[in-house]
Amino acid sequence: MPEEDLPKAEPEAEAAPPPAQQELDAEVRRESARRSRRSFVAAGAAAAAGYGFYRWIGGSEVVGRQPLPLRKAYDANAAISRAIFHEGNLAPTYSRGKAVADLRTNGFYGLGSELVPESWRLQLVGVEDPRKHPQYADDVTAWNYEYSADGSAGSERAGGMTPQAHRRGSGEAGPSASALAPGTPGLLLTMDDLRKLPHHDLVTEFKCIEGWSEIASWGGVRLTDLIAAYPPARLADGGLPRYVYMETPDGDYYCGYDMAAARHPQSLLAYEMGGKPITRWHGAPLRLHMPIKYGYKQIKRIGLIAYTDVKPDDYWTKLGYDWYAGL
Ligand SMILES: Nc1nc2c(c(=O)[nH]1)N[C@H]1C(S)=C(S)[C@@H](COP(=O)(O)O)O[C@H]1N2
Ligand SMILES: [Mo]
Repeated sequence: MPEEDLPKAEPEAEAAPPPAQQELDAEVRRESARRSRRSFVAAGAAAAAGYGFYRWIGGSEVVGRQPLPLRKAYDANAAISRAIFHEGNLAPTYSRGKAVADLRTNGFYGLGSELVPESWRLQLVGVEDPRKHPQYADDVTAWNYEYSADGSAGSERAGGMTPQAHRRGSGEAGPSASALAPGTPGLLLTMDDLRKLPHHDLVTEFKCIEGWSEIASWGGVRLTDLIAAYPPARLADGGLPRYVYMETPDGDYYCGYDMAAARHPQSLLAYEMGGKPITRWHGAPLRLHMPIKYGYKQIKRIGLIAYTDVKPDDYWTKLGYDWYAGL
């Protein structure tokens, strides 16, 4: 599908989604309204805390003429409003000719050993009524990803360790607190399953927080279409889980997202770059491209996608970076 097929204005301008999808959309809107009401209540409570609150600020360390607690609240509020503003909007798109031939590569956690392509599966967890799908497995964590002996150029930049010597979560941030417990049921999807979803092309600017950005051309399926095809299980109160969590097969890199960001129409599970299959260092066979956020949220070589109502662990958030990573 040409990039023109992706909505350019309002996501609502799309052809009417199927009823199940409409219901999901309405649910997401209700949930976000509920949450903004909740943040008003929180702001009111903070204002009402009054004297004690100001004394606490007065007695604290000063950062750039702003007391530290104020500065932190300011940063957090700015990040949240940026995220909410941009998540309702679309990132600019470009013509194919504007894209670089090959995007820079950066960040190699979780890509340390060469993955045998045929051994790749997408573990999908938190799905409603998983047993009705032919891809059901009663323990997705038992899936065996195979790695080949790695003599490839550049493998040392990812640690170059042998799969045998590998411990899950061996990156700087350590193991994920959201890793699945053994015995977790779910689905094991193949690339063919993913290719059955509608294909989209997207030419957008990729921004790394380290200070570089390049226009790249991506092809793949929208995360929102995957979520619609394999909808999340309802919570006890009938609502939908608020988050999506993703991990590399070896558990070394992991990211968490709000459901609204995951369902943004430009959040793409990419298997192509520049019209060709995505390469190892860009995250073969499947990586996330999310142009409303910085590169560190765009996880390469996805092994697991889980719907969850518990705020997921996130590699760079753990190391002090912003959860929203909004632009
Ligand atoms: N698995 C994995 N995904 C990752 C990273 C990583 O270290 N490991 N780094 C992130 C960061 S910080 C950036 S900027 C982008 C870079 O993507 P690229 O190499 O395709 O340009 O990947 C993101 N996804
Ligand atoms: Mo980055």
